[in-house]
Formats: sequence, C-alpha cells, structure tokens
Amino acid sequence: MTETQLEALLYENRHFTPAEEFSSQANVQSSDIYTEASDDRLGFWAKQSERLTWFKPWTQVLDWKPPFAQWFVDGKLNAAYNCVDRHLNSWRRNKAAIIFEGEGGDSRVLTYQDLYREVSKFANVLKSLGIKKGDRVTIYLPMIPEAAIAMLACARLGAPHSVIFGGFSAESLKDRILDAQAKVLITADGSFRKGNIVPLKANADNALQGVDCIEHVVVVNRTGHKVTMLEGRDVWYHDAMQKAAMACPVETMDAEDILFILYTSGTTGKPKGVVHTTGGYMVGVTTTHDWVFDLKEDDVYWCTADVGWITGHSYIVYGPLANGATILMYEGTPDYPAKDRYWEIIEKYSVTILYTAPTAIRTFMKWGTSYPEGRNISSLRLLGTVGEPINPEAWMWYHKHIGGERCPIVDTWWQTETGMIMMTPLPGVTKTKPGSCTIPFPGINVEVVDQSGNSVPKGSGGFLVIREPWPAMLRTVYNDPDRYIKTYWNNFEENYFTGDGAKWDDDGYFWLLGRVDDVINVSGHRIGTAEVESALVDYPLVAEAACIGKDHAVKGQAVVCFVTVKEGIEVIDGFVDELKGHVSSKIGSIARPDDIYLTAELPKTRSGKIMRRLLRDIAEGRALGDVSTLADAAVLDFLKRKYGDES
Ligand code: 6R9
Repeated sequence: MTETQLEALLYENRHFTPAEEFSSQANVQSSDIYTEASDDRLGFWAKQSERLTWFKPWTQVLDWKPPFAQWFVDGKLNAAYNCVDRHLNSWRRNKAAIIFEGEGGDSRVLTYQDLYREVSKFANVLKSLGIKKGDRVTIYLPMIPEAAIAMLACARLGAPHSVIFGGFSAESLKDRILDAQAKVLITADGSFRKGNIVPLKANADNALQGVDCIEHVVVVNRTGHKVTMLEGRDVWYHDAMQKAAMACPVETMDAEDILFILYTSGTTGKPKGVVHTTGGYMVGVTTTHDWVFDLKEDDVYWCTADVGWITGHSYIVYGPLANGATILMYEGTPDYPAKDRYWEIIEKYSVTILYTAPTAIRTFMKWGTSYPEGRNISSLRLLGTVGEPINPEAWMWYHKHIGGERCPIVDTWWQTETGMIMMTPLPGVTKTKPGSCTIPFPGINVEVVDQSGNSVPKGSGGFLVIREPWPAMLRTVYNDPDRYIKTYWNNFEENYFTGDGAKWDDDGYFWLLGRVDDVINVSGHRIGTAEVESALVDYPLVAEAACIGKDHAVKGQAVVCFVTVKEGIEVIDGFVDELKGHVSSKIGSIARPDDIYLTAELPKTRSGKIMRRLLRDIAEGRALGDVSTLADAAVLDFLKRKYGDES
C-alpha cells in the first residue's frame, strides 16, 4: 500500500452506527461489556468458559509463564463432544448442522444426529487403523462434509489433526506430513474445480513416496475417477464406514492437550506448525462466533473459507458447531458454473450470515451488480470479512449491493496464531468505519507500538502487538519452541508480535496496513517470500531469486519475482512460464507468481542483503526510495529500464 493510499484510508471519516432495529435484538446490546472485560479480564474469560460442557471443571483461569500460557488449568473436556454430542439431548438433534452444496449443485443435509453418527463411526474407523490419543492425522480433502467429520473424529479420539489445503502440491503435503509425523492420511480421489478434477489421491501418492510414518490412507470417493489403491495401505472411506460400529466413547482431554496443528507461512522457507490446544481455543472461538456474528438459533451461517485455513477451523467447524449453528458448506468457486453462484446459494438456502474475504468482494465489484441483483438475497442480515484489509470502496460496495444497506458489517482481524477473532465490531454496539476493523474484542488487549515497544500516540502508526495472553492463542510451534519464541516474542519482550503494521486513529480505531515481515498476502492467503524463493532456486537453471508482494487490485497482493540465471545459461522462450509452473508444482497454485523478471543481478546492500523495498518500488512503478546502502547502482538502472514502466 502506498503512503497516499494510506493517508486516504486514515482520512476516511464515514461511519455507521448500529441501527436500533438490529441493536435491540442483538446478542450484545451494551458497550459496558468492553469495560467489564477490561476491568476483570480473567473473570470475563472464566465466565465465557461456561459456554462449554466440561467433564471436569478447571481450577485456574490462566497460568502465564511468558511466553508459555496454559488456560483453564486442569479442566477436562472434548471438543467433538461440545460440537456434536451435547446438542443431541434437545430438539437440536434434528436441526441441520451442515448443509452441503457441491460444485455441480448436488446437496446434502446432515442433522446433528447424522453428524454424531458419522463422526462416531469414522472415529471407529480411525481406531481400527491404529489411531489413538496423541497420534497425528493429516487431512487433505476438498470442501465436503467428510472434512468436518474427519476433523471431529480426530478430536473425538484426541488425535491432533493437521489439515492441508487441497490446493497445496504433493511436495508441500509431504513436508507437512513429515513435520507432524502423521500416522494416517485422509484424502479423496479428487476434488471438483470449475468442472475439472484436481487429482488429490495422485498428489497424495506422490507425497508419500519415501515417507515412512504414514501407515494408512483413507480415500473418500468424491469424483469417481480412477485412482490407484495400494493394497494394505489404502482403504476406501465408504467401505470402512460400512463396517464401523456406531458407538465410540469420547476421549477425555486436558484443556491443554493439542486439538490441532495448522501450518502457516513465516519468514523462513519452512512452514510453521502452529499448535492449538483444546480448552482455551474452544472458549475463544465459541464466544467470538456467538457475539461477532450475533448468532441466532434459526440462522443459516455461511463462511466461504476452506477448512484448510484457520478461518475454516474456527468459524466453519469448531465455533459454529459448538454453538449448535446451521452451517453451509460450499465446495466450489464463486464463478462456476456462473458468476452468480454465491447469490444463487444464498437464495437457495436463505442464508442469513455471510462471512467472506475482501478479495472475493473486489472480484464481485469487478463483475458488476447485475449478478447479486438477479437473485433474491434479502435473507441476509449480517456480513463479515476476514483475511486482509478491506478497502473502504469495497466495504461500501458490500454494504450497499450485498447488505442492502441494512446488514451490519463485521471486519474481523485475526491470524492462524491467534486462533480466534481479535479485533472486530460487536454488530449491535460498535460504530463501524469502512476500512477499519474497529477495536479489540472484549477481553483482548491490542496496541500499536514503536520499535522499542512503547505505545504510539493516537493518530500514529507502528507495529501491532498483543499485550496480554488470550484463550485461543497458539501455544507453540510444533516441535520447535525456539522458533515460537524467536518469531513471536523476541521483538517486544512479553508482547506477542503479530507481524502486522497498523495505525490507530483518534477514536482508538485500528487500521491495518499489512505485513511488515516477509509474508505476502495473496487473496487472504499467507505465502512466505522465502518459500517461493526456495522453489525458484530449486530449479536447475536459477542462480538466485527474490520475491516480493506487489499491490494488486483484486488479490490485494500478487507474487512478483526477480530471478538471475546461472552463468553461461541462455534463456529460451517459455522459460518464465516454465518457472511459474515450477513454483505451482512445488508449493501449490496459490503461490504461482504473476510476474517473473529476469535480471543479471539483484540489488543488494553491501552486506549482501537483497533490497526488497527497491524491488517493490520497481515492480509498482514508483520512484526509488533511499538507495544509499546499495552496493551496485547499475543493477537498478537496468531493472528500471527494463521493467520499471510496466505498472
Ligand atoms: C484469519 C486469517 C493473518 C494475516 C494477518 C493480517 C491479515 C487478516 C485481516 C487482516 C486486515 C483484517 N488479516 N484479517 N488484515 N484486516 N480483517 O486470515 O489468518 O491466514 O493467518 O492471516 O492476515 O496481515 O496477520 P492468516
């Protein structure tokens, strides 16, 4: 984002006060909750813990030995029990838990009773394959109900799951399986994507070459195309389910037992396994889901994220199901078979709450208003966004054309690491400003600080930190506590560093400015520059690569790379496309660079650090900033002449 855009954001002075009609029915109606929670933060979270069913009550809210936290010490519970079993002893057992819409229009509805049966049976399947409490299970599935069933079955047995987004490549899958030392992999024959089939099972087979830890692969039959099944290792989901018994006791878990590991990009090439535990995580996501989305018993709640991301974990599966919500799960993309697919689904199921990403909203803006106008979307009563900063124009468009100027918008800021929403309006209480995620959720303490960790005055910018531990915070990086400490706790002592830059305005509202570390946010997905660079350098002809995020009107940021080839290599036509394809196959198509610029040298400081800031200036067609530390200025002249005018 440029300084001018930034300033424009901060001069944004439109604001929206919650409508009386909404406030008077809202789950939270008084702003007193903010002061109550900050006056007694631990008391506030202790009270929220009552939302869950505990097998044994906890004895202490928080045990904080910085930077290691334990929440709800000694408490015992089970996440799957909270999401499924406990809804069965009321009329809710016949309520729709999951409404599934397939890409091709096929649909399925699972009531809570159905979900209970499927989860219990699948937990028995996993047991029969040798899974017991503590074993890791990797899940590589499309957006189908079996993804949620598999996650909950793991939780039922106390086996931490590691869900890998279906768009990741075989190699990314392999790295993550090895890091977690998973015993079982759950996948599907394939997934549908815009009418084509993504060969998940074939990817999985490639990923498993040379991998010893995986003993069994369970394969869901989704697309029906032919796949190879390895005798003794691979089993079909439907075959195993047919034989499985219905009753499966839930494992009693400690509040601090691991619920799941979720890999996310960081500043080095190796993805981090973010560890979330059971008690605090469940309290955090259940509370925020209820209040932020103002959940009512008859809502049809649709979060368009994929379960492969944290948003899918917290706000498709764990939060909503623990709250007994009806969730909609959609397999496909917004433009298949037509550009009104989302609005068609909203009309078909009378969806009341929609939670999506700014990149999707910008895409809808580009397509024009005729698509939402062609469908009846008047059932909507609340809208949410997540994943990246939302431009005020996109916010206004969402408000007008999707929300019919009547739905509150909740812009929710949070991260894989925070587990739960951290900054957001409370829709019945908090005034909103387009482009700002407003203020911290009650019981959360967020601040903008300077390099030394001192709070900056209102109206200024700096680094976004979290001052105090919160229930759903990550507990560590899987098998790498040093990395946990170094990444999050080294910069600002006992404050968690988010990696984001932010400003806060005179009202104390937060305006997120994007990452200040080496992470690129493409359509709300985090991609580490180091991951892309390693993939490029892995290509035999490449000598060196530097990768940056360039502003992009729809995706927020696009991956742009600068590459030097090895001495004496003549590049031929098609080389750049070949390299782009190489990155896709190494990491996954989400990391495919938009542009690759070939250059004889990369601009470096005298100490040899690549000056990414300058590369960004070149890619975005800006005047170059300070170049005094550059070792060889001729490199820049070359790059500017060759690529500088393109943007
Ligand atoms: C939930 C999720 C986290 C990063 C985060 C920030 C960006 C997320 C945002 C937002 C501005 C919002 N981000 N929500 N920026 N406004 N409402 O997206 O987790 O994939 O780990 O990404 O996304 O930069 O640090 P994750």
